[in-house]
Amino acid sequence: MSNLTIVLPTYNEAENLELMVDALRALPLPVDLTLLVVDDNSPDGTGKIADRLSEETSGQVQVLHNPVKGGLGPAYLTGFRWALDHGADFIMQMDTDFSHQPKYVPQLLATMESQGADLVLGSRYAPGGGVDEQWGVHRKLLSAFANKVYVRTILGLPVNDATGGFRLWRRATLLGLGLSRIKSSGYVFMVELTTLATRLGYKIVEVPIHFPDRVRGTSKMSGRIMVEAALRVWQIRARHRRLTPADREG
Ligand SMILES: Nc1nc2c(ncn2[C@@H]2O[C@H](COP(=O)(O)OP(=O)(O)O)[C@@H](O)[C@H]2O)c(=O)[nH]1
Ligand SMILES: [Mg+2]
Repeated sequence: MSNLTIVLPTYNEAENLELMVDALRALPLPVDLTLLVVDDNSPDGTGKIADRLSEETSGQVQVLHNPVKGGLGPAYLTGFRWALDHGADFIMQMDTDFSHQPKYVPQLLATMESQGADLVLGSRYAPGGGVDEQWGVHRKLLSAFANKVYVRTILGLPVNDATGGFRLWRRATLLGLGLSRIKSSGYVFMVELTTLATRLGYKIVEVPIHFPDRVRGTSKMSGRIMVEAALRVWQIRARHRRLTPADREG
């Protein structure tokens, strides 16, 4: 049976992690499931909870402990490398705060198979998707503009949601991408991944998702982070402008 490894980055998700693990393990899936927690030494003890879950599930939950907070990008890269080293056929990335809802996992997997996709994006801005109803008009407009217009136009990406972090990768896609080409560490990391996948000619398919705000714990997103991400989009454009499908690794 093929293996799906879901990478769950955590920083202070003590209230969410066990609920997430339970929800994911309860899903009907046609694959072997591994849950890989990448914790950056969360002060709230998330790492200890992860270790307990690993024991209780006889290792279906695996845990990587980073000694210091290194950001979302490096956490995912560490997780991706571990998954590739351990033979995962499919690698999913997903937040641990329930904004990315477990119920969509089977659908992302089924879409990858039925459409022969190399990358499937859980997309807030594809027709049928959406964000939390509580978001004000300004926040909605800003986020839609950032994704559907700003990032998409500057980088020439054929997708509606280039910044989302709910994604399913085929093993061959991550190998071909060449993870050492990725330089971003902040939230723009997602954009850099999407850009590489596009330039290298991989088939990207979007599945509409509804994105509710987290109920438990706090977001690490801030205005400063958003402005930095907007500027870094230009850096990514310069960095990967010349890549073509001939540049796939391996
Ligand atoms: N390992 C690790 N995880 C992080 C870090 N920053 C955020 N996360 C996790 O990444 C996911 C998304 O973060 P969140 O703060 O909810 O961002 P938002 O969804 O954009 O508001 C959550 O599972 C966080 O716990 C980090 O520096 N290291
Ligand atoms: Mg969140």
